[in-house]
Amino acid sequence: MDLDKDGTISLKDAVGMAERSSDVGKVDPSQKETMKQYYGDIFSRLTKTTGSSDDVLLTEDLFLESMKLLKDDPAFKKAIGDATHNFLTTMHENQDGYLDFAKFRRVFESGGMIDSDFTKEAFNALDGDQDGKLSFEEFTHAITDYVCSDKEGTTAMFGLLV
Ligand SMILES: [Ca+2]
Ligand SMILES: [Ca+2]
Repeated sequence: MDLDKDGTISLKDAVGMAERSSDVGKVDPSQKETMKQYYGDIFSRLTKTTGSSDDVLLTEDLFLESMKLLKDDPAFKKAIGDATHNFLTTMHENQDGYLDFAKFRRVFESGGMIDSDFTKEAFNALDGDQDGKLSFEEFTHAITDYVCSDKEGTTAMFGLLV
């Protein structure tokens, strides 16, 4: 998530993630603004949880701590779910209701992830019924589960989103 690699996660990083996702999906400007709002909203929920303001810088530790504090918060889960849904919508050029591996990989590659074994593993992990397609529901549920769980690797999965 630390887009500018300065060691902290700022609102700028969060909004930058939204912009990058939007650019990959070639969405129109209004959708892009919506994405930025979603990501900004999630970010401020995280910072508020640790008692800080919107323009504070989150370290990775603080980020993790916030995630854990918020994992049972229905509003936070909804915010993640909404953002995920919006993110997926931008990726569905054909509006065909699912994400296949080719599209999935393109999203990752655009984020600089070119390790195809890892990408395939992540895809299989998300593909609950193993039919080779990620539905909205599978993706959203998987992401919400990962983000809101205490399991090791939680942030790794969250990082896959960007
Ligand atoms: Ca940063
Ligand atoms: Ca599936």
